[in-house]
Amino acid sequence: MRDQAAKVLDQNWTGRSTVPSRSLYPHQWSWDSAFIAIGLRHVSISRAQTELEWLLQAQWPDGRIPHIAFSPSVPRDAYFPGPDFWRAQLSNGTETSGIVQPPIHALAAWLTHEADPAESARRGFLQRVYPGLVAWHGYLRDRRTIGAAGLVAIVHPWESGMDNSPAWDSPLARVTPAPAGSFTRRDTDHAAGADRPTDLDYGRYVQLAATYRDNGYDDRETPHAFAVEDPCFNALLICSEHALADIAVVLGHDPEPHRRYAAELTDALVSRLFVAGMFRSLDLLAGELIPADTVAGLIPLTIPGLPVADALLATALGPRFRLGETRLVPSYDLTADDFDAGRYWRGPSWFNTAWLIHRGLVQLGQTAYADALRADLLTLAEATDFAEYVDPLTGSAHGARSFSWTAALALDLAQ
Ligand code: 9YW
Repeated sequence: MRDQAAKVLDQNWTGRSTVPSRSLYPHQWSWDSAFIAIGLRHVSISRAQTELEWLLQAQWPDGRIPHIAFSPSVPRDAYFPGPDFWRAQLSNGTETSGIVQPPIHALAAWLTHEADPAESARRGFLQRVYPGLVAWHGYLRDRRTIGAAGLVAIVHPWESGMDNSPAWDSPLARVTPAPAGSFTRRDTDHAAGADRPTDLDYGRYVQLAATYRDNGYDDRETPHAFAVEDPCFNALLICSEHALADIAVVLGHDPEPHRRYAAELTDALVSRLFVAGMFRSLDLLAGELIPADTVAGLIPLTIPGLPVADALLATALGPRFRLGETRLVPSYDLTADDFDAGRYWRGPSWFNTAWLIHRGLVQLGQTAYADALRADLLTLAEATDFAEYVDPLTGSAHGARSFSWTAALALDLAQ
């Protein structure tokens, strides 16, 4: 399995970074690259670190790391929305999207360093990436702290990394969709339509992105019609602030500001988003928690020292997610009427969320649950030819095959 996983990563390597999937996603995606680096560190530390540094060369002057860095060697219309839609070009010529994805990069940078600290130090990696990672979190803190309590907000469903999560249904319902004929989807060229978001939702995604673009991607100017505090996004920011503290120690900088920010965010996350044993998303425009239980609400299990970890684990083990009884961890509440075992983020299990929850279980000392989840992930990765996602009830493969983060995270857990 390790050889096969490494082969997938080789096939998807473009020389400086790794595409998530040759067929479906032919550019560099932000959080994909972080997960990919976590696996690549076992193949080649220099490749793992190059992956992250290549992403950082797509970083904007305001500190944001865009969710896609477009590859100039791919036809401009291979993916929609492509560079002609986003119209965002950096002074170094790189074309990017204008929205972001969950900030797991500092954690990934730290994990690549830990794989071989001497070699990483020889390469001067942490010195080079620390300022960019600090600027990235600075962008989120300064421009995306939209609500009152200090949590950061996403302004487009795609920023969650869980594009069509049922949690976005109610905030999205307020958005007028872009007219159907005004754009051409490309995602359904290579993937089963029944697995993908609906056309109506797609029109809303396009409209939100176009409004942001037409306001120069300025968070103060844009009348954001979607602003949500998401537990997964904030949990990964917290984990990454802890990682920045560790990096600061190695570099001889003061780790305290990072530890303080991580602690403040953790307090806010628990007091604001935690109800009845579960984290939910807060719709800032409606001023209310969104009553959909998704895997995003379990990701805070990865936060070191989370005060409500026991209650959250009980929810993961309960009827909504049945950890240990289903394959990996379903992306949506198994008991919900609209649970859909095949449609993207509305039910299927994903390897990256399982990896994050596995990490949390290990930190909590829940060895039996962690080992079972690890074994399931390794078995499924191999049996599905590294599928993008799987049916949580049967384990059958969906979406792309030879999917990079599936291969990378299997490789990581196979060590
Ligand atoms: C899309 C690349 C990306 C992931 C996201 C996932 C999907 C892109 O693929 O979004 O076209 O829908 O939802 O998390 O980064 O793998």
